[in-house]
Amino acid sequence: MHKLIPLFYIVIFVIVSKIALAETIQINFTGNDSYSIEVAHIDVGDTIEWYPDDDGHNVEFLAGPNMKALPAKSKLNALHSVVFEIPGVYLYQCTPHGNSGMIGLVVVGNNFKNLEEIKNIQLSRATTSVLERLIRIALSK
Ligand SMILES: [Cu+2]
Repeated sequence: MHKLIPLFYIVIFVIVSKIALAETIQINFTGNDSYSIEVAHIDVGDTIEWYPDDDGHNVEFLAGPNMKALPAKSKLNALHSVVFEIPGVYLYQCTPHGNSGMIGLVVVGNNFKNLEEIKNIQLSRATTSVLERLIRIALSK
């Protein structure tokens, strides 16, 4: 039995350090209808907080590895916070400005397993070209 005690402490240490290392990334709505960070690379368990520094924007997820785990679209001009627990690529837009290219990508755990699904989302022509640029940035990290 006592041989398991060091293992127990290692497991606790790993869990505690994972929680302690979880980061919060801040993204702002900007005056030129964009997000201050267009492509965010984060680890599993990290949080993103979107700050309403400019009026008239929100966060609405269009695709992700598990849409059921994602919140409904946020209210305009509201602080929005999401913890990302599932690895993969997430695409979100600003509801009023999505068609003019106000979108963002989040890559969790450097995992691109659902990238093809992201590429196949139907978007306006302008937004599709923004998405292609963001995917190039995401893959070039
Ligand atoms: Cu907007």
